[in-house]
Amino acid sequence: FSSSFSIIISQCPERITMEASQEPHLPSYMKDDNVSQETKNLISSLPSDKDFMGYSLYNYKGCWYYPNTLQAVLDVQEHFQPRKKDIILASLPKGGTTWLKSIVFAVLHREKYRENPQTHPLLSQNPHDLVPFLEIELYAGSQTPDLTKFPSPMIFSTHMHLNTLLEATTKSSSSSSPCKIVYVCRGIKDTFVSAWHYRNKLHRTEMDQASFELMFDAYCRGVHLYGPYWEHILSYWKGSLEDKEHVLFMKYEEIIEDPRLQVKRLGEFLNCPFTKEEEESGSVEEIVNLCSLRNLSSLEINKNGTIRVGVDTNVFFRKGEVGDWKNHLTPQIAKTIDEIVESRLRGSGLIFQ
Ligand code: PAP
Repeated sequence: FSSSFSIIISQCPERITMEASQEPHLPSYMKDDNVSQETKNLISSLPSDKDFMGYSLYNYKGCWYYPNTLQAVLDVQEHFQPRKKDIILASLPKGGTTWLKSIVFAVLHREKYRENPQTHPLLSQNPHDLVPFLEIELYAGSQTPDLTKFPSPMIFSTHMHLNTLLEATTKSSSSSSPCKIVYVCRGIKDTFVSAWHYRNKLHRTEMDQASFELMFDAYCRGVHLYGPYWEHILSYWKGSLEDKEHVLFMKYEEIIEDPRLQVKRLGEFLNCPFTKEEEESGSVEEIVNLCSLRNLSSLEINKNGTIRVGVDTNVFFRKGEVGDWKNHLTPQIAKTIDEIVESRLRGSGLIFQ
């Protein structure tokens, strides 16, 4: 299966010559037009590859980035100064980011909107606009973003590896994180399928089977934005074992299985546990319902809106099912990727397929 892809690439030279700047619907983080000379010099010394559409990716400290994303990551590392009360949500793209953002926002700010739930910001704003990305929004094009407009405690998000994130957050302190970090991830096959649909929506086209296979091959090789998948989840898995107080490791599938339990777990971790009275009055269920895919995706803002970084809100909501990969991957292909992930996670204690 894998070896056939090099043939596809050689038969489709346009795939490897496409310029990010020529694609009108491409979000800025995938482009290469916001890079300093210093970063250009760095990039020229890095291992490079192409994503499945031919856009250049560069490997910096074990992780793949598009040029603009790498620039922003470097700026976060240099300039971001988290406060102790801040919270950082981390994930791979399509790992459960939108859901985690909505739940954490709802858990942390639950007291404020208890009396007037109809004024809850999640009803009128997309979770990505309430919990901004560090490198995709705040530090994309700015070294000193205005952080004062967001309510305290500030919730940030990132797709960076834990090691890269810690380089940013521990500049002036010890080696452990000064603030709480919550990580969410999802099985690679569903993550991949979700990413496939996302890319189709971003490019506003139905891509062909050859593109699907190229993208699948790239996931198997770990060559995708913020990949390899296994390095990413392992960095947070190890971090959560080493520093339980500051790093929480969550799985999308576990939230699907028992959302109430995971919402309460988040409350505990974030030092705002649900009281007995809150539990009895249905506060946990309210958050589960508010943040459900069915509720969020039915809101006008999430049907027809656009988030600040210019992406349509509806691309973040689709099926939200565990095992949707079965509609796209044959059992044999699924076995290929499962074996890769299993071999990479072996010995870590983390079992994830
Ligand atoms: P991002 O990393 O680009 O922000 P992310 O939110 O991680 O994307 O992934 C989107 C997936 O989460 C979609 O999965 P699917 O393609 O398999 O359907 C989307 O449907 C799902 N999702 C978004 N919001 C929710 C939610 N509130 N509850 C459950 N799943 C959700």
